[in-house]
Amino acid sequence: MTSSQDTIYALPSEQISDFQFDNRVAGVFGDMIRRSVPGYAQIINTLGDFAHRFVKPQTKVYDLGCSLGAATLSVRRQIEGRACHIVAVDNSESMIGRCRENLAAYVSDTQVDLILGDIRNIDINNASMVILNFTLQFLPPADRQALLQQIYDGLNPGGILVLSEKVRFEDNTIQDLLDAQHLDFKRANGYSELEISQKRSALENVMKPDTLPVHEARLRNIGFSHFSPWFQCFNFTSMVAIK
Ligand code: GEK
Repeated sequence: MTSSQDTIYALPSEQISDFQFDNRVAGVFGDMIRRSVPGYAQIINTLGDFAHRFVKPQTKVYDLGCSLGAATLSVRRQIEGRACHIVAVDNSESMIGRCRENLAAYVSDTQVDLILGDIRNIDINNASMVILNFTLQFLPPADRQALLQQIYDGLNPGGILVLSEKVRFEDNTIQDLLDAQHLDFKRANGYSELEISQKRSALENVMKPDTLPVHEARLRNIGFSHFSPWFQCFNFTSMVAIK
């Protein structure tokens, strides 16, 4: 997947508007997420490995907030010949358009239903795997429980939810430490102080991270039998929950 370099916040701007997954962001998204999210490539690869283990023949995989289709592509490579469907959903038209091109670039016998729509309105059924790879954090906090309940209800017994998120910490010392490490990661990937602070302002109203204990309690209350973070780098984590 090719992507232009992300320079969206490189120049000073008088007013920073709320972050949106518009055409400008979709055009540089591959570069943006690799340089901003520590462990992104490993998480994408591991989603494929989880799919290999968990996805049963003639079931469905849901990739909710699929962006350019990186998770769908990783999963699709691992489940060939199982007569499965992947349902990939995003509410950004620019993302879906580019995602369609990315998927078409590879031959596969697994059907992908690409849906332009809100993940809160998707019927989930016969699922052996559901992926929320850095998407739940963009839903209003009040809507998160209902979506996770829909996911639980639509998963088959033994099915897996992989939930990757930026998290925050109640302990201020840990919060400051891991946040500082993340900023260093972005600097090391070539983002300037201006880019970092302007992006931070743009995300302030749009992305509201939960703590790990909040994620765990919510998933257990819904009824997931097994839960664990399987990856963490600084304030980014990926969790598994099994029905
Ligand atoms: C990846 N999973 O590369 N309905 C549908 N889509 C939504 C909604 C919603 N309510 N809210 C946000 N999105 C991807 C990366 S990015 C993460 C996911 C990030 C979509 C939004 O349009 C965007 O494409 C995606 O969720 C979040 O593995 O930018 O940090």
